[in-house]
Amino acid sequence: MNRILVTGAGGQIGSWLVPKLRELYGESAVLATDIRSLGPQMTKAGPFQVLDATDARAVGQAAMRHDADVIYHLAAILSAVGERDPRLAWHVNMGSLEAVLEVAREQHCAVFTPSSIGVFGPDSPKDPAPQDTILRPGTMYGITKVAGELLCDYYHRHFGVDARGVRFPGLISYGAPPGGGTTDWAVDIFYQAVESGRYTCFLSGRTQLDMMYMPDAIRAAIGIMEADPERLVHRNAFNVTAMQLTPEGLAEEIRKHLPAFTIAYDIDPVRQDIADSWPDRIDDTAARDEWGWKPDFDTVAMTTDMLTHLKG
Ligand code: NAD
Ligand code: AKB
Repeated sequence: MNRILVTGAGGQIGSWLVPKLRELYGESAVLATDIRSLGPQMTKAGPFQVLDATDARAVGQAAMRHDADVIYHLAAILSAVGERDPRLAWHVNMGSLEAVLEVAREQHCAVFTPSSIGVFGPDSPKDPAPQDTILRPGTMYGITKVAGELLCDYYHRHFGVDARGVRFPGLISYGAPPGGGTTDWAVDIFYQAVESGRYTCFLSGRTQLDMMYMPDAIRAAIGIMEADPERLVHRNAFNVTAMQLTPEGLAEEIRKHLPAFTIAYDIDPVRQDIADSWPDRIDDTAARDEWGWKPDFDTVAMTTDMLTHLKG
């Protein structure tokens, strides 16, 4: 049975994941929820409910009414917004995860929770950052992601909750805009390239970070939930990646399609500090070995597809 509840469904990932889940499991099987009301694409194509994911009672009632057996928990505050309001990041990221895990324990649901390359910090090896390594992030976002991975492991070990997750890199997509992260530049650059032919980047040109195109991220989220549990060692913390990008390098790739495109730099010290504390490249061998992870899109294919969709 796949009766699915999605929290934070209106965000960058949810706006892609919910339609895919509805396609796979049936429209009425996927209850989309978010703290804010959403447009008809989300609310007319299947069940939708306004839901604060930090409210454990409300999450429990929604899961019960929907008869959910899987929760994709996407509600969160991302890295840059989290540095502006660290208490909000702690409240939303930890409060909602604890609520969802408790509901999963009581109602026997499986849980997908995305972690992030934000778990790594200045002490982690940079190239590559291994699967198992020192995790002492400097951001509140990273702190909640490390604590979240551990909490999911705890609920699995002590209460048998089938909790799983991946450490997503920066995600690139069209449609819903990114929600206030450090990797947002890799989405903004495409919109600006098409709209105005130039982009001013808030990170320096040579800052390298892991990235992934959204169709691959959706395959990763569903893939880990459908993986054989017997094979999973790193249940809640799989490094996954698809490409490594710098603003300079991506601008060059975009120029192959839009030769007049220019990039300039106006560095935001807060986001630059965060990016500098994250790895240049992560090692996703464990995900490849334990559940067959493999991305479809590299930089060339992703850039072509993004521009094709944005140019209409
Ligand atoms: P997003 O910011 O685009 O969307 C988050 C959604 O959560 C929004 O629609 C927001 O309205 C909702 N929300 C906020 N507070 C809520 C609450 N209390 N209750 C219910 N809903 C609430 O985020 P996203 O990019 O879709 O990310 C989803 C998850 O994936 C997060 O855990 C994030 O840390 C993780 N992740 C994202 C990326 C990325 O590049 N997008 C990378 C790594 C990890
Ligand atoms: C962010 O930049 O905060 C996210 C992430 C990599 O977790 N995109």
